[in-house]
Amino acid sequence: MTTISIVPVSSLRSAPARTVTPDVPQRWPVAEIEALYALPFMDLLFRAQQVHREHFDANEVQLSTLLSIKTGGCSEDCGYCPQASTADSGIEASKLMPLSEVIEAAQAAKDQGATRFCMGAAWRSPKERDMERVTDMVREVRALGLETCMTLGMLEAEQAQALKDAGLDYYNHNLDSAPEFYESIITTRTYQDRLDTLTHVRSAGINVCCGGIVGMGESRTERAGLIAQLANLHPYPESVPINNLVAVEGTPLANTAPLDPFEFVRTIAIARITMPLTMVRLSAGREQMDEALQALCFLAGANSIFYGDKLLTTSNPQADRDRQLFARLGLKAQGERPAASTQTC
Ligand code: SAM
Ligand code: DTB
Ligand code: SF4
Repeated sequence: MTTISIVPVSSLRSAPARTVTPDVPQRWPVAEIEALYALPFMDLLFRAQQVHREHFDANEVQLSTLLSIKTGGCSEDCGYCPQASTADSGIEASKLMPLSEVIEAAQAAKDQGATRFCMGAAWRSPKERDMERVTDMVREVRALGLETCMTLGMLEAEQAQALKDAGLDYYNHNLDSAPEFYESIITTRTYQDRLDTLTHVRSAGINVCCGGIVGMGESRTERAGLIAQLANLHPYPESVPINNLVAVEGTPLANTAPLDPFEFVRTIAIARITMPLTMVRLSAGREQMDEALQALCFLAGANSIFYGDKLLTTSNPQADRDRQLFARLGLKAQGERPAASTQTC
């Protein structure tokens, strides 16, 4: 089986990103990504649009709906997460949702126009007794004609294979930040643990959905370090969610100063440039953004959003508001006919 290992920042110019592919040259040294961050904003966005238009319809955005199938009470200590049992966020732990409720939510998401359905569980990793239930969810949601994604924590090789056999299209497991910053945010699992799960997902033949969070107090070099880790995976992930920290009361990161919004847009643009074929997902934090900022994110190459009024536990823009935004921008949802722009002057 292939394995992936962490690439120290200092060795990015000379060492391969992964131990399995020593013959694959490093695509993106951190210094080159930092150079992208340092570009004038307009030049960076122009480059990102050029790359985006080479591979995608720049007026099309995929709608993905999230469902928390098991909420709260998580044994991990991720500093950003309201679902960690160490957080004092007031979120009550729930049991795994019954299949019928998952199907109902997926059907409702489809009726609202979503083409992708992502199911998330607040677990360190799924227990053996959960596997039959989550694989049933994959089968049933897929049978509705939706693209499926799950995020259940760390996976063993056999668990990844079981999800693949059930028809899972994508598995989401984020690297979250650069290795050197990661350790100040999470102590209960290592960066290498995360890479090992990605290896199992990749080896099972499931598309990899892997991204991170910005705005946690990391430096620009550390943001560049996260993008380098992602872009130097071989192959790079098919899907890259970029989350802007939602600073939730009761979590250790509750009082983190917000990131400069343009820095967030830059991060989207750089994800697009360094991973031209990936779905770049404008993920958590959209509720806190105004429409103009979201439009800049689409211009920078984001081509997927979470759609529906809730992410896992925090709020997301109302579907109606998103429909209005798409109409104002002349954006079409993937799988729908183009919407005419409502701009009149
Ligand atoms: N428990 C599983 C795990 O951690 O792999 C799956 C669910 S977890 C909530 C999925 C991702 O959501 C995390 O890796 C993190 O990137 C993102 N996330 C969680 N809380 C967030 C927050 N407050 N702001 C932004 N992103 C967040
Ligand atoms: C990802 O990177 N972002 C989504 C999805 N993968 C599962 C989750 C965002 C969660 C935001 C905090 C919450 O709502 O609990
Ligand atoms: Fe648990 Fe996932 Fe939240 Fe970490 S991010 S505390 S693993 S639910």
